[in-house]
Parts: sequence; structure tokens; C-alpha cells
Amino acid sequence: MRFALVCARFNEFITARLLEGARDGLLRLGASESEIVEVMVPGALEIPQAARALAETNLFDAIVGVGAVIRGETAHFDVVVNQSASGLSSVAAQYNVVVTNAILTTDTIEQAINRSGAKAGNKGFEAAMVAVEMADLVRKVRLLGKND
Ligand code: INI
Repeated sequence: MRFALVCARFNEFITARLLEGARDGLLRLGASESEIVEVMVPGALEIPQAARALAETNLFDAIVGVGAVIRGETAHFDVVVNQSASGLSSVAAQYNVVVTNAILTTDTIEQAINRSGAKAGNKGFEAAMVAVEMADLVRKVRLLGKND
């Protein structure tokens, strides 16, 4: 299977940890380095556009969006959170590709640190696990359809 990770540079001290968690998750579940493509974008708002371009290639079984939106840092928190999440969902629906969301949304930097590998798991790792599970499921269901 092939995977694409789309990572925002905004709040890079957090997104780098999420990206590392996502890569770790994919590698632990058996993906090889050559099956993982990483793409960097400026901020979470740009993640769906890059994910769409990747989906259009038809090369990937799953795409993981990686970002960090911290409420204290932005007046347009709600816009960034809602648009990035709904943009990712619409890519999944339009291209019939698995898309998982590792865009952290927190009130504080401390919460973001905790959820990117410190105390409360790593959202990148979790989203990578879900991506593998769902890509496998979708592949099996498609095979079922072909065998009928
Ligand atoms: N992008 C983020 O990924 N996280 C944020 O917390 C954030 N804040 O704080 O505004 C953010 N803004 C940039 C946005 O994603 C776009 O890159 C920008 O608006 C240009 O389109």
C-alpha cells in the first residue's frame, strides 16, 4: 500500500512530532520507506488542497493530514479548524480514497505538546493506524465486489 502524509509547517515544533508519529505508525504496521510520500504545506488550511492533488494521482491508498491549530495563537481558529477538516472529508468523498485527520486542535500549547507524544498519545501515530486499518478494509471490500 502507498501512503501520503501532508504536513503543515505552521506550529512546526508540534507538527514535526505528529509527522514523526505518523511515519512511525506506518512503518510499525509494515509500510516501507519507499511507500511513504511526505508533502509539506504552509498551514492547516492548505492541507486539503495538497491532499486533493495527491488523491487525483490515484497513487495512494491513504492520505493523512497533519497539522496543529492552537486556539491561543489565532483569531480565526474556528475557520482554520472547520475548513481544514471539512476540506479533508470532501477529498475522501470525492476521490474515494482513505483520508485521516491528524490536525490537532487545542486550546493551549501545553495540550498540543501532550497530544503530540508527551503525555496523551500522538495524534499522528493514531491517524496513521486508522489509515492503515481503513485502507486495508477498503481494499478487502473492493475485492469482495470484484468476486461477486
Ligand atoms: N495554520 C495552522 O496550521 N495552525 C494555526 O494555528 C494557524 N493559525 O494560528 O492561524 C494557521 N494559520 C495559517 C493558515 O493555515 C493558512 O496557512 C493561512 O491562512 C494562509 O492561507
